[in-house]
Amino acid sequence: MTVAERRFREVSDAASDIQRLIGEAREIGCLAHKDADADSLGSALAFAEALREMGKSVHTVVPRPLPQALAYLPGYDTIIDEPPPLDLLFTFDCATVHRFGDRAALVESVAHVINVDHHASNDGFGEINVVDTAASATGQVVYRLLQAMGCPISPETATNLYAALLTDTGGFRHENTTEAALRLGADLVGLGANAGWIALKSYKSRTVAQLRLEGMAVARSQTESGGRLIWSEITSAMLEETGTTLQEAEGVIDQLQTVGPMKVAVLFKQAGPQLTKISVRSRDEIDATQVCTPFGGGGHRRAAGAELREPLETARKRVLDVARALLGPTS
Ligand SMILES: [Mn+2]
Repeated sequence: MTVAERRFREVSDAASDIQRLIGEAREIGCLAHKDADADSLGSALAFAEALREMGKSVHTVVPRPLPQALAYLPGYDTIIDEPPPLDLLFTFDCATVHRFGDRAALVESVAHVINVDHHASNDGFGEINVVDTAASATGQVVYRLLQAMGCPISPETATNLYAALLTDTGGFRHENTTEAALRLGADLVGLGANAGWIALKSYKSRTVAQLRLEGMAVARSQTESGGRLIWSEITSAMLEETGTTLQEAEGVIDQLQTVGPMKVAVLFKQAGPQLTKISVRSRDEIDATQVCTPFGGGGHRRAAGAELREPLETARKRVLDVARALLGPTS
């Protein structure tokens, strides 16, 4: 058991302390992580709505830029840029303070921070850390927390939590698609989440420009060791040619990992002349976080990421060397 895990608390154990802090708080914030995905933002919006139902003044905040692709999530229009001074803040799906992006100062200004997450790499930065590393999504932890607090789940909250669960399990296809995840999916549909509509919004609502960008990235993919290592890149030139932003490149990495022999897939994203973001996926014995932690990144065993303050070419060489070392010699 790591130091961080000892600091993690069960939902059932932490719920009453959390309820006490909520009761004492005047202004409460719900924060998603930077480059927010549906798990982080859906969890934040779901919890914020439940707190509002309790009569609390709640503010949902997201590091800039806003994830436009998630505008379908109920409550997205309640996200605000400048919250009033907060006395209690909940963070969702954030493993470390590095995930707060341009909201780091906001987090530091709040007296009580409650860290709700499911990353094994969570460093326990909160006053209370409700981190369940066995949960398939942070949304699953939020659901249990709302239940423990006796909060009713509205169709809107169910929709946010279903979107969190659906996308963090890769549409119920990743290895974290547990019995509990599938049962929760059914429960949320029972509470009013529309599974087909959320799948449509999550996986079938891209622009043609995004499809073309993905095609370009797939076309320039390269493999090594018989496809065990596959990588590609999104350059500024590709974004310009297709008229897309880096935000819209989400999903490209998931195409790379559809190759049969793949053990490690890496997507390099040119975020600036001196800034390269990487997304990593893995299979079998390979741990994706091991590709990212040497560069200050992290995530899950099967999906991780990092940001390197280096040009694309330099980042590519360094990251691929780490990936090759993990794969070992080709047998
Ligand atoms: Mn998550």
